[in-house]
Amino acid sequence: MLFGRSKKNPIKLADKGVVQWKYATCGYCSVGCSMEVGTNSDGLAVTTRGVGAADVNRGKLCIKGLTEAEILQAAGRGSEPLIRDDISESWQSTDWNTALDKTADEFKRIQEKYGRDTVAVVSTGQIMTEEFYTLGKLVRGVIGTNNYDGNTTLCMASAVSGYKRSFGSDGPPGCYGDFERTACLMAFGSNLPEQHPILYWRLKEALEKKKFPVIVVDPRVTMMAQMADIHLPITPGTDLVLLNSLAHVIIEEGLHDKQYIDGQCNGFEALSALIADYDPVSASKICGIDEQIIRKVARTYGNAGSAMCIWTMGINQSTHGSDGVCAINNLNLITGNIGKPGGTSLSITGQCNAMGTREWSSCSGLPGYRALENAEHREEVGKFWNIDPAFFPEKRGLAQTDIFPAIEAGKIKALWIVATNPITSMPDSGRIRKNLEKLEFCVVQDSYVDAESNQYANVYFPAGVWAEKTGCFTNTERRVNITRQVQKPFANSKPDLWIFNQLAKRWKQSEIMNFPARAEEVFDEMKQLSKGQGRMLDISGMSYDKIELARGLQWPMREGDPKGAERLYTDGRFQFPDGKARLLALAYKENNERPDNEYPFWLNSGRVVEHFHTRTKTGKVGNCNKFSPTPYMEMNPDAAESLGVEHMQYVRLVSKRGDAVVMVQLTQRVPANMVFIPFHFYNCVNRLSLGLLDPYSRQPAYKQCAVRIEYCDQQEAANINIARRNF
Ligand SMILES: Nc1nc2c(c(=O)[nH]1)N[C@H]1C(S)=C(S)[C@@H](COP(=O)(O)OP(=O)(O)OC[C@H]3O[C@@H](n4cnc5c(=O)[nH]c(N)nc54)[C@H](O)[C@@H]3O)O[C@H]1N2
Ligand SMILES: Nc1nc2c(c(=O)[nH]1)N[C@H]1C(S)=C(S)[C@@H](COP(=O)(O)OP(=O)(O)OC[C@H]3O[C@@H](n4cnc5c(=O)[nH]c(N)nc54)[C@H](O)[C@@H]3O)O[C@H]1N2
Ligand code: SF4
Ligand SMILES: [Mo]
Repeated sequence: MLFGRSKKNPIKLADKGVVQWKYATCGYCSVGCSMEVGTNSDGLAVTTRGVGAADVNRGKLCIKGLTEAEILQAAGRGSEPLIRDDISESWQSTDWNTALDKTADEFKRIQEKYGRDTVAVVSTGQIMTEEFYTLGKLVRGVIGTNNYDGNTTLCMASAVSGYKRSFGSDGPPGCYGDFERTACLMAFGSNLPEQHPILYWRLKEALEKKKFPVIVVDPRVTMMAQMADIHLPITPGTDLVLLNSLAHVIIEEGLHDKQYIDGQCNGFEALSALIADYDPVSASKICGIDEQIIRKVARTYGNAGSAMCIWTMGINQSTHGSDGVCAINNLNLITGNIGKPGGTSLSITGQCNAMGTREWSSCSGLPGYRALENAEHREEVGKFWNIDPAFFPEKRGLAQTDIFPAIEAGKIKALWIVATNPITSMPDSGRIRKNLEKLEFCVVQDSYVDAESNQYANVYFPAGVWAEKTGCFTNTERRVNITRQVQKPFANSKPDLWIFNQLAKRWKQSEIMNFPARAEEVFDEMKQLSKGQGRMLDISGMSYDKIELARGLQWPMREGDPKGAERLYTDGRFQFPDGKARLLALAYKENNERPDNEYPFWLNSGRVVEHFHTRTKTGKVGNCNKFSPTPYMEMNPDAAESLGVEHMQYVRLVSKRGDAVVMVQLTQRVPANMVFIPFHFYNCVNRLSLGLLDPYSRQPAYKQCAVRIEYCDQQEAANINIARRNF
């Protein structure tokens, strides 16, 4: 008799007819997995596989990486440039010259009529670094508008701002290898198993080699929380209070590293004075974590020897996002846990090239972590690009979240949207729609013509995507990795680099500048600009071939260095003029919208493993989409029972901004006073969200607002859903 597996048919992998494998880096999340893309005899990408020798993923890929070849030929790709005078009209296909001329003419007309800064540019974390650098050169050096930012303001701005305030510079100081060296890991609002699956696997592997405590701070019982030794289900938006209290206990009990504080930090007295108010009893009343647990966690962290924090959107997307990051840095500075193996403040980044845009796009400054506010930097870059440094503004313009209200106020008349989909991803989308309707001219540059923001465009540029182009992404641990062009861009779409270069040609100014056509030439230019005494962001020791051979190289890697640096600040010198880090005294202010009688539930939002952002890609990949094709919300069964709501029923959620229809999924993952909605769906959670802004980073507090739940007609709800899918 046959038992178990032997009775089943063996798993057969379909032969996809691969004739060649080419090297690439995954284009979804910031883990930065190395992969190979297989092409068939027609030269089309048909499959992907992980690269065994790559340190990041060691042969593994998650569901998104494994199915990534399908996004290239997916439905909804843009095949031709499109044009229309008014957004009420239907699209006309056009050729590239007409679309580019129209865009340049409109930008020039609007700038002449209303002023240089009335044209705004909003970009992304998903194009290649060479493309970012070129876009920056075009916007800062040629078009000359200061209202230029990216979707990283929705994502990483608080981490950037916090790193700058604590250490004097952006740049995550740690690396994935720290998982194997740490003696305690604390994760804030970061759900690795779903959002960074291969990094989660690295963590699990490290835990198998050497057990260490894992502490997870998240109001939901996420998959990450389920594997933790201690889960702290924090009251939304109060991480700063918990962090101040942890520092309170550590100092009170003498667990801090006095020598490190004396030698490497400023501000200890002010910090000590402030956190005196954050004893665990007082703190527990605000953050909802029991006094004894706060003490236990503080002792575990303080006694670990080497301990590390990771965090993602649970911290960054808050009205205290930047302060929360600084408080994490405080904790690690007072325990001497920066720049040493297993001791770090590691912001887990989001998009595949969220780091590349921070480093090279000139969004909030000038390339290579240079600042517009610094006259020397303006001089240096002006000379390098062959433009008058006086052409640069002397301080940064509006952040993405301020650009949209500025349209409403009439200060911005034209918008260029590059690889981001604000109508679905920005908070309070009803308001965003009104903003976009006020534009005189809008151009959308996206690989998918069905990206919803295209509804508001007068010109559409169809762009190549991921492995249709060559270039680099930088991952969470500062590792620069390369994607080689695997196949030609879809139909008549063009690489973003080509589009930027062609547009640049429409301004006379570009004639005396250099806009190289090949990505590798652009990379060489960036290398030149990265060189310099004491520059942290130095990539001059890298080349495309070296990057591919090493399966990614970390910066800083100076000319002549055999490899990149695993960690920053190993010598205890920070990027402030006196070389010391800053301990910051950060008082908590309660300033969020909170549940009340009329809107009794916290609305939390985030992600699921099978979808990426606004689903322009994963929504079309069968193996991703089938897991959650319908907008849904997690709701606690006790809360549902008291309202008479059932599993799989549709309900209408209402906030002070708007309403949204979703299907109910009953789960103990959320507490009784909270609902959670994955933000991937069009016309859904961001119709409700408020998105108050962090004062330093201008990042929206997507994860905290209040809603109520109403009954809705089930048939009507089903129809809304169908309409949503057929957009
Ligand atoms: N599958 C998949 N992976 C992705 C992405 C994707 O769309 N899909 N996107 C990528 C991008 S751009 C990003 S930025 C990352 C995001 O990665 P994560 O930040 O890990 O993902 P989120 O689900 O947005 O939020 C994480 C958690 O924050 C918690 N949270 C909410 N409020 C608070 C709070 O006040 N305090 C704390 N401590 N936690 C809170 C939520 O409950 C949620 O579980 O994922 C990246 N990876
Ligand atoms: N409620 C709520 N809202 C959120 C969040 C949340 O947690 N909750 N998270 C926020 C965060 S962290 C982020 S990062 C944002 C993401 O928000 P968005 O940036 O708006 O989301 P995407 O769907 O990734 O949009 C990227 C667009 O670029 C296109 N694209 C992809 N690759 C290329 C390319 O190579 N070239 C060109 N030209 N186009 C390309 C895609 O088709 C897509 O339309 O959402 C934010 N919104
Ligand atoms: S973990 Fe991130 S980088 Fe790795 S395969 Fe999955 S989506 Fe791609
Ligand atoms: Mo993000």
